[in-house]
Amino acid sequence: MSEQRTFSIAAIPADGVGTEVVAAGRAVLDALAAGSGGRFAFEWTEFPWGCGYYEKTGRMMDEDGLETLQDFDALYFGAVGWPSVPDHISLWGLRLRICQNFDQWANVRPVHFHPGITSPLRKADDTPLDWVVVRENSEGEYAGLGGRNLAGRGPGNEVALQTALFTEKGCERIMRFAFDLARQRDRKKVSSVTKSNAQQYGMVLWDEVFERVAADYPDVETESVLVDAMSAKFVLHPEDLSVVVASNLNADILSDLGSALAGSLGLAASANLNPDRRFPSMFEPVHGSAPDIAGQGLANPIGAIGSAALMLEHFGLNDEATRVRKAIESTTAAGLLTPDVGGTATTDQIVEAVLANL
Ligand code: GGG
Repeated sequence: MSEQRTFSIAAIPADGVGTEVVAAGRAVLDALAAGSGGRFAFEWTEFPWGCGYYEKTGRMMDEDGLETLQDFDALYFGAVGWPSVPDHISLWGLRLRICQNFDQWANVRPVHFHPGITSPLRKADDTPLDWVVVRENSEGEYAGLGGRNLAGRGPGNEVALQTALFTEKGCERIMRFAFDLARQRDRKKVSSVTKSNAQQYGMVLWDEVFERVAADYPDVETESVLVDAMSAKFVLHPEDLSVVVASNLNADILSDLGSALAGSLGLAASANLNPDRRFPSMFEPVHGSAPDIAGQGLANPIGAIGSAALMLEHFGLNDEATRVRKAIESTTAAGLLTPDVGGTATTDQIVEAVLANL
């Protein structure tokens, strides 16, 4: 990259530990920019949206918030959720509102095992493990279709419908994304997660599209695995995984399992991508707002810093992304760990170490 570039980033720390980990990631990105000899810079605008904002205004974000965000180069998000606001209000009012309206249809969630962090899997001691969960991020079980009715019939009579939506286009684009990603990896394999034995409409369509797309990638190994069997496989045969493509809900659950197997949810990075680049993409740690440790300086910033590395890659700054990942590895390998992974280090101490290792 020869020309100078200033990336405009909207920071949305939102709730709980989101504030601490977004500050951590910003410090790393700013340090890289400061050392880039003017090649690139980040121009930050921070938004106060989240549950605190909801308590004051009745809204999780400004009414015209999407219009405000759409011209940024990227969004850097913390975590959403706080006990004072129902979870479905906070999630739909902010994170899902952004993901769905900006058509961030690919949610990339690497499951990465770090040196110096003990995995609950004994196999991780002597087997290289590294896979990516590709989450369909725009439809499936999160389509937001359904409703509640019949409460007027009196107590105990209300009904609710929550409808999953599977479109051929939605399935195809996420599967092609997964296959293209697999082609860039050492192990060229895509595992499709299904539940077509029980869900005979949406998931059967999912399977059919997977077979059709797979035919265009004869160089990529494939398998189709029921979600229950896949959860067992994550624990028993994770060495057999490379790219795992799954529907919105299945991938959400499996990626949390993956990060727990790597040692902690605090380690997991993610990118909500609009691969067509019609809208800004959003980078955020997989973890939530962790009210139990919020404000104590104990949050693990590695998921957020890893998400910053994914943002750098999105901007084509691949060497810088690699530097960030290596700095994280040197930090964990030296035994500097937050309490969620068995250490006593604070968020700030991890950030200082990552900066020193850059
Ligand atoms: N940083 C991710 C985050 O805030 N997650 C909150 C949450 O509850 N997410 C559920 C989901 O997106 O499925």
